[in-house]
Amino acid sequence: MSASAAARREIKSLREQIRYHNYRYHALDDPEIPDAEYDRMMRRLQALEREHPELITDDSPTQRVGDAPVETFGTVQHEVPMLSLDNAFGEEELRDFHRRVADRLELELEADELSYAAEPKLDGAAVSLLYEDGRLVRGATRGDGTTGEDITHNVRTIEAIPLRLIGSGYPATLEVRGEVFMPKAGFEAYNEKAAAAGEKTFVNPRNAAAGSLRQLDPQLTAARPLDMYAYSVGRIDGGDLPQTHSEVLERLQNWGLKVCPERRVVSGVEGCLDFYRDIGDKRDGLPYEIDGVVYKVDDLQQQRELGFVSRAPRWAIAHKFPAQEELTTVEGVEFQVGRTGALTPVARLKPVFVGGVTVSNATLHNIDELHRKDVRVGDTVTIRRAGDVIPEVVGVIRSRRPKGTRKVKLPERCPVCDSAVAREGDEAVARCTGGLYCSAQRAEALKHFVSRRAMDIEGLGSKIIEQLVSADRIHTPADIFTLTREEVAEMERMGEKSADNLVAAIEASRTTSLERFLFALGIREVGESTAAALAAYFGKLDLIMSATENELVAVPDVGPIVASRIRSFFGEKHNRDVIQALRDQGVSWDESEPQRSPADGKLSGKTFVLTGTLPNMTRDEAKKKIQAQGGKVTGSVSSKTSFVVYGDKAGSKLSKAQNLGVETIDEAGLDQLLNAPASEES
Ligand code: 9MJ
Repeated sequence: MSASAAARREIKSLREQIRYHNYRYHALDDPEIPDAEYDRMMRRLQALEREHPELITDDSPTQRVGDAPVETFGTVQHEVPMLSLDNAFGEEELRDFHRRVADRLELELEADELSYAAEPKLDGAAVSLLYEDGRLVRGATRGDGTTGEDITHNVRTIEAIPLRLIGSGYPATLEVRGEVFMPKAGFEAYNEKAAAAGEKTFVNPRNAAAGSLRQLDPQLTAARPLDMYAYSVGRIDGGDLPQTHSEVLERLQNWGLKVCPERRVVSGVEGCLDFYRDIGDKRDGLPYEIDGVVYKVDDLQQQRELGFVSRAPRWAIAHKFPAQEELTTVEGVEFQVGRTGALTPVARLKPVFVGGVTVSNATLHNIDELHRKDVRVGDTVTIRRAGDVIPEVVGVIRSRRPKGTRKVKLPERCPVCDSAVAREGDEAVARCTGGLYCSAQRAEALKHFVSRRAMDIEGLGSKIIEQLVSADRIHTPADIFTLTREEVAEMERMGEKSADNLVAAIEASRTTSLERFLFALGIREVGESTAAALAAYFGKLDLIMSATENELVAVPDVGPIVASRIRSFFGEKHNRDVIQALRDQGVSWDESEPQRSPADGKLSGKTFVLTGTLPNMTRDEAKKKIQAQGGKVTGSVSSKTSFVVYGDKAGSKLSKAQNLGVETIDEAGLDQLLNAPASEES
């Protein structure tokens, strides 16, 4: 056998195997081999085709994105018109449809044995795929039903669409019709990426599918996560198909096309309604967007008897779910303060019925979203409410924007408590800095205050705190210490014994430690270990309250951001008032002389810079070890640096140290410093 005959045989075998595994993966959703094995076969085929370009055929699985961009879309005449569907909004309209069908077919309604093929109604773009002798030769949009656009170059890029049918028995000419759609996950991922890159996002998966198919360059379509389900046939020549719609779909699946797994044959209106309810319940969990279900008379002979009127068949109807998107106008944009202080912009809307309920508020998620969508008071917007999800503003209809609108700005002060609003760097979330003082955050802050690792008041659970806050009995943590036994005993779900226990727990918590107290205050970025470091370093609360940011960053574990958080917390008068009130209530702890450095300060006064990868510890671990012995770790080398600790791939910091004459050590050198007896330290 010549080399090229061997290649020919291997290519043929690889193509057949790849087609079979495409069928297993896409049509059956039941892959047989791991992705890596599939990729290996694909790469082998590509390599062989590179060596033997004369053996490349149009229907080779490697040839999906082979086409060059087109200049314009050609037109395609649909010999069998591509029909659209009539809609039924509600049960009555469905019953009317069924009655019309039964009358025309002169069926006994009571018998009610009419079989319908029921399937979800996908929200994508309808396409026609023409197969000649099993080869995909043309893809087209529906267009007006008679004339569509030639999108062959784009449908070829969709992996769920076989370039060549598998198996046997398909008609010589077979036109398959179906819906191309973008699954929800792909849609969200695509939009997230597009938004991050500052590119245009799609408003919904339907537009995403339709827009992706109308690209001149197939490379662009190939990059979109598209999928497709076949749901009917058009022209057929040179072969026969079974006599029911459901069997036809079965056949299409055997030939490698993908059909919706949720389809079912049902009996009469009641069967249709059962299906509608089942799919409705499943809707949010389905991986693709649907806007209703479709019922088709299953018997194709009956379909032919029924025929069609204008553009819609008499034998099918779409039973729609309530619309999930509607238009309305924005009457205001307000900022809600969440329990953690996050500010969420909310659009106040002219009430609109959408997704089965009346909606008058919709979230804008965060300030970045608000600015990206540029929602203004007076705008007409698309509102979406899907399932149990919070209604959201999808986008603005810019052409309907009235004159004189203004961009909405992030408020500088909290709309609830008037504390400053802070936003970290380019973080999307802006927060109220009011903490305990802000009534929106009060319950959450109090739960933290009493928690086990903070003030440890056992028995003061979430439910009780919620009760006390909503009854306006507790405003600040100091109010906890004014609760009387009688009050406590009268609360919901509070027995005599638990009341006694709670009062005792409150009493006991009055005596605490400085680190617990600091942690309990709920200063952002001050967790348990930072609180402990502050307490150890300063010894006294007043010193911490009056420390400058420069003094604060000298504390191990405290960087500039944490220091500024601490500063702004104690800078707010209402926070100092809360602390005073707590002290007035007898909350106390032992204070000590400031150490200004940890107890075992062997490395105190020494500054370290870490660079490169250390063999046995991360830089973070090294930093902690140095700090634990009183040393400081900074980011840049200067003549004041005591040691530069270098690891593998050390950068410019090492050469800078050498230039400045700063001592350089490796991990072993650092270990020696860390483990040396204190007396040896000079
Ligand atoms: C969709 N969109 O899912 C049809 N469709 O049948 C289904 N559309 C249809 N069938 C005939 N499942 C015309 C349109």
